[in-house]
Amino acid sequence: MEASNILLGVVGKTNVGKSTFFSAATEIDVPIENRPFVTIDPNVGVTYVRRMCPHVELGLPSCNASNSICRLGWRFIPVKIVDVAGLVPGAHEGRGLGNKFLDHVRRADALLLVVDASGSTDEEGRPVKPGSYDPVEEVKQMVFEIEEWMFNIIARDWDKLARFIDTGGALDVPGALAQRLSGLGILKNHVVKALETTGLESKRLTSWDRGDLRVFVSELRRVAKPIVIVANKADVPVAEDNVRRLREEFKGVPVIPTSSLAELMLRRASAKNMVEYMPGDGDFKVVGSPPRDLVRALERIRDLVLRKWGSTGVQEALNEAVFKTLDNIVVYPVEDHVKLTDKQGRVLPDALIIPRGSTARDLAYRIHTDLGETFLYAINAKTKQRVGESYRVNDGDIIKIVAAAARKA
Ligand SMILES: Nc1nc2c(ncn2[C@@H]2O[C@H](COP(=O)(O)OP(=O)(O)OP(=O)(O)O)[C@@H](O)[C@H]2O)c(=O)[nH]1
Ligand SMILES: [Mg+2]
Repeated sequence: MEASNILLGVVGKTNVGKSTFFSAATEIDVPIENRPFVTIDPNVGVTYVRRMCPHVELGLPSCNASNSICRLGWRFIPVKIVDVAGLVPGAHEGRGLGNKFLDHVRRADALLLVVDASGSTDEEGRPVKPGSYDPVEEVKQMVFEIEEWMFNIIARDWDKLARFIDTGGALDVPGALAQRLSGLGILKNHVVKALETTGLESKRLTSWDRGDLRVFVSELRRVAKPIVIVANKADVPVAEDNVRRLREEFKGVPVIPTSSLAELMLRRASAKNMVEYMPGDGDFKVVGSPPRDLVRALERIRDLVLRKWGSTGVQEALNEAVFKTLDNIVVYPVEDHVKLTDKQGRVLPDALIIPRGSTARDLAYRIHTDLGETFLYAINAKTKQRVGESYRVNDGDIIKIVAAAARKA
C-alpha cells in the first residue's frame, strides 16, 4: 500500500543549499558546490516524515512496518521530493537558467523555499561575506519568480478560456478552471478558495483585467503551492537575527531554521555507524572511534546547530510541510482490529497519510476502490467502536474497514 502520493518541491535562489537539503533528506548523492547553477537536471527522491509509531503508544513490543519504516519506536513514512535548478531575480525573463525547470515542480503539493539565512550569497548566488545579503528580500524575489512562472502558464490562453466559460461553455466555472489548470496540480477546491478570497467569484471572467488575473494567480499559488520557508545555513551565527526577521516579515508562513549541511554530515556519519543519530533527533552519540576531524566537526554541529535550534531542522521542515501546511494526518489500516494485523498477520504494517477531515469511506477508497464502493462500516481499533461512513478519521487512528467486496474475497 503506498503511504502517500505527496510530492514536495525544493525551490529557491541558486547556491543556497537546495541540493544539500535534498541530499540530506533522501541520502542520495547529488552534486553540491559553492557556486551558482550546479544543479541543472532535476533530482527526484524519497524522503520520510517522522511520527511516533503507534506500537509504542499501545505498549506493544514491536510492529511489522511494511510501507514505512519503524526505527526505535519512530515511524518514518515516505513522501516524494524533487530538487530543481536555482532561480535568480528576473528568471521569468530568462535570466540565469530561466524558470522553465519549475515545470518539474508542477505536481508538487507544497514548496520548500530554501533561502540563505546566513546572507552569504548575493542575488545571483555568488558567495559573499555572511550577513551581507538580506534573506527577507530573497523570499520576496523568489515568491515573485514562482508566481510569475504560474502567471505565464495561466495567462497563456486565458482569453480563450474566459470566452469559452462566459459564453456558457461550462456550467461549473471553478471545475472548468481547475480542469484547465490541472497540469499545475491545481484542484477545484483550490480554485473555489482563490475565487472566494479574492472576491472574483462574482465577476465574469472576460471582464477580468490583467490585475485581477495577477491577484487570482497569487492567491492560487498560496492555496495550491503553499510555501514553507527553509531558513538554511542556520549554523552560521548571523542567521539567528535573520530567522527572527523572516518570522516577523512573513507572519502566517512557517519559517524553519535548518542546517542542511549538518544534517548531511550526521546522516553520512550515521550510515558509516560512527554516530547514533536519527533524522529529527536533538542530539547524537559518537560510537567507536571515528577520525578526530570528524569528531571535531560533529561537536561544532552540536554547539552551533543542535543546542541552538533543537535539531538540524531538516526533519522539522518536512514534517511541517506534510502535516501542518498541507494539513494531513496519519492513519493505520488493519484487517484484524484486535490483533492490529493485516491479512498476513503483520502488526500495524501500513501508515497512510490522508487529508485531515477524511471520512472512513474516503479512507476505504484510498485503500482500494472496491472497499470504497462497497463500504459497510469501519471499526476504530483503539475504542473498539463501530463507526459509519461519515466518521471523520482522527490523527493516529487504527481502522478496520468492513466492506462487502472484502467479505466475498
Ligand atoms: N554553512 C552551510 N553551508 C551550506 C548549508 N547547506 C548548503 N551549504 C553550502 O552551500 C553551497 C551550495 O549548496 P548546494 O546544495 O549545491 O546549493 P543549491 O541551492 O543546490 O545550488 P544550485 O544547484 O547551484 O542552484 C555548498 O557549498 C554547500 O556546502 C548549510 O546548512 N550550512
Ligand atoms: Mg543544486
